[in-house]
Amino acid sequence: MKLNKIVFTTSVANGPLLNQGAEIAVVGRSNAGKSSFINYLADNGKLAKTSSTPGRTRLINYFEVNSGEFFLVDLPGYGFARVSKDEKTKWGDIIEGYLQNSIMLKHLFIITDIRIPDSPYDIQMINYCYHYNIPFTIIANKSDKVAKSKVANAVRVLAAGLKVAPGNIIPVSCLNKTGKEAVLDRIEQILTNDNKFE
Ligand SMILES: Nc1nc2c(ncn2[C@@H]2O[C@H](COP(=O)(O)OP(=O)(O)OP(=O)(O)O)[C@@H](O)[C@H]2O)c(=O)[nH]1
Ligand SMILES: [Mg+2]
Repeated sequence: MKLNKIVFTTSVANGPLLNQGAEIAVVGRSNAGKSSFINYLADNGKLAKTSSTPGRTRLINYFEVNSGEFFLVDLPGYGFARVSKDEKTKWGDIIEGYLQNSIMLKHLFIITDIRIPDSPYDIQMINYCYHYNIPFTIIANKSDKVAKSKVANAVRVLAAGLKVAPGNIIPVSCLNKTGKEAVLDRIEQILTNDNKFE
């Protein structure tokens, strides 16, 4: 799988969804690196807005890959403490509205921090996926924060904490640009096994 061209298409809050092709969406705790992950895949640091201040992405952002082969969807983060209750409800509504209504969603990449194996927010997201039969892969981001020799163990700890199979976790560092090949292989599987999930 090669991602030759990734371009921003449109942003949506709670209007009609894009529905122009297969979608792989990116969710995760605020600041986990969802937007950085899309930029890493695109080899373009400026495509999706990133920030050290959590809560940067406030809309559903669609990115078209390989002239319509599929769409990457960047969603707002969950679990950010320092926003008002109203904001939290609004973002939660945007995420859930997307997950409930996107008829094109094929797979979710749940971006986590490899160092945080027991986030109740991530566990809630995973339970949501099980409940609604949404296939997902955990992207254990920020693996640069763990010594190279400890990454495999950190993945096992994360798998135990989140109660998922270690094989369903891909360690990545958007900063050091590692892990992309495994992600591209997964994307290829997702797109070719399309009917399996329907
Ligand atoms: N060390 C390290 N930092 C990273 C990595 N990926 C992202 N970051 C940093 O984490 C912060 C958050 O990144 P974003 O990509 O904006 O995170 P997000 O999940 O899109 O955040 P929201 O849109 O606010 O929910 C930024 O300061 C990034 O530079 C990584 O692999 N390693
Ligand atoms: Mg973001």
